[in-house]
Amino acid sequence: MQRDPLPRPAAISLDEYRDRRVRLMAALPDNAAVLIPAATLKPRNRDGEYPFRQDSDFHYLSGFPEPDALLLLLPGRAEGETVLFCQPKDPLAEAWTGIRIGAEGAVVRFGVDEAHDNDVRDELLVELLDGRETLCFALDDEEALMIASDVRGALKARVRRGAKPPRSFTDITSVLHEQRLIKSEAELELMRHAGYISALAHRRAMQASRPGLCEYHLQAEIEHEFVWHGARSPAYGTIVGSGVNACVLHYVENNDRLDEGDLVLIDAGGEFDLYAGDITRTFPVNGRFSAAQRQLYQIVLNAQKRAVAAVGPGNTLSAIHDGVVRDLTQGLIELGLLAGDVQACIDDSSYRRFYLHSTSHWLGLDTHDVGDYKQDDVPRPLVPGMVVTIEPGLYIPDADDIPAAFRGIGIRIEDDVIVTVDGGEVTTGAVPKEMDDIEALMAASRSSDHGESVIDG
Ligand SMILES: [Mn+2]
Repeated sequence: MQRDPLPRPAAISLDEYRDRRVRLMAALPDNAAVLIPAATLKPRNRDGEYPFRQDSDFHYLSGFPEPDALLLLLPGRAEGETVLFCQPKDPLAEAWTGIRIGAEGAVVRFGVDEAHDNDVRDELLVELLDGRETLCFALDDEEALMIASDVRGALKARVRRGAKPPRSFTDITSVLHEQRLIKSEAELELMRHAGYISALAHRRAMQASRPGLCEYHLQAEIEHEFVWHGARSPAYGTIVGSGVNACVLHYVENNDRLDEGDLVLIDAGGEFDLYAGDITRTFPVNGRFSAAQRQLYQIVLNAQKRAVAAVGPGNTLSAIHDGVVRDLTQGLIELGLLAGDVQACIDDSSYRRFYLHSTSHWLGLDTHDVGDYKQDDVPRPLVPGMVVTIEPGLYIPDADDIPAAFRGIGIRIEDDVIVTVDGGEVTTGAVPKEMDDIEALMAASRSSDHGESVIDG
């Protein structure tokens, strides 16, 4: 199959990275400094390491892609407010692990005001932070805490020589994460692309599905498509759960056989330029929904579509979730899976036997992205530039008191939605969710391949 790469959206500009730092500095207390460490490589086994993934906060403020760097923001410093420490150029090390950007490259290519090798970091930090009253960093970041404590200790030891150690450490995350919660137009373009690539991957998995394959065959289809489109990693562990495995919310084994007559639930999203896609689709292994599957699926789909339509400025994720719970509970009563009145089933939590997770989360550089869900203990209103998921589901236990046709069915439908000025924009609509559309896509792939799936092609 020959095809051309998709056009790439623009990368985040240096100006935008600079603006982000300026905005963060404007929100700091007087005479403060910010320390944000990069991620470091984590050992996987013996001398192997996990694929490197940059720290989201560090990336957001610098775009610098290497491990073991440190970003320092020094508001008001005449010689430059942004200082970066990074791995030194080292021809021997670079021959093994790749070219390093180096301090000079960091200034030229990433627009920081000043950059230095890590070798001189500790000594220079003491000079640069002398007299800063407040050091701001993520208080639960052990490395940042260690760096800040070491600097404070070194400055305390020099008090008699006139040094002024910091008086307090302040958590940067609330301010920084509030900033990350509202996406810029350039970020939204990357997220639309991540959503589109993720949708293509789900289409591919639908087209490849057939009884007798294993769950990991569909995982392979999904992740092939991510990487082919430049989403070099899944944004989170790909979930392919067929049959009753779909009822395990974070199922990761992906090694069961896809059986005739079962549904398969795939929750998978690609990460493009560090921005996450996050899609769930549930479809029949053999391409045709059974009557009982249709009944349950329609309940989840109706709830999901109403929730997507409810996304918009002023509404809250909490209110959207309440609507989903109401719709799902109503449907469960109509099918005889719950008895009694809707409000009573909500009040006594009996619906939670079938739906126990929440409907939405923020989406961005992290799959469960940062930002508070409540302000002053009250669910916060959505505003343009937020990105949310909408992902209701029903998970019917394989239990004796459940009608046999419904036992062990798990269904979740998840789309990503940008909050716009007058509603929501779905970024993941390129993969069908209507049952007839799913069946048509799966049937088309079968006829065009003369009965063979993509896997055999
Ligand atoms: Mn999700």
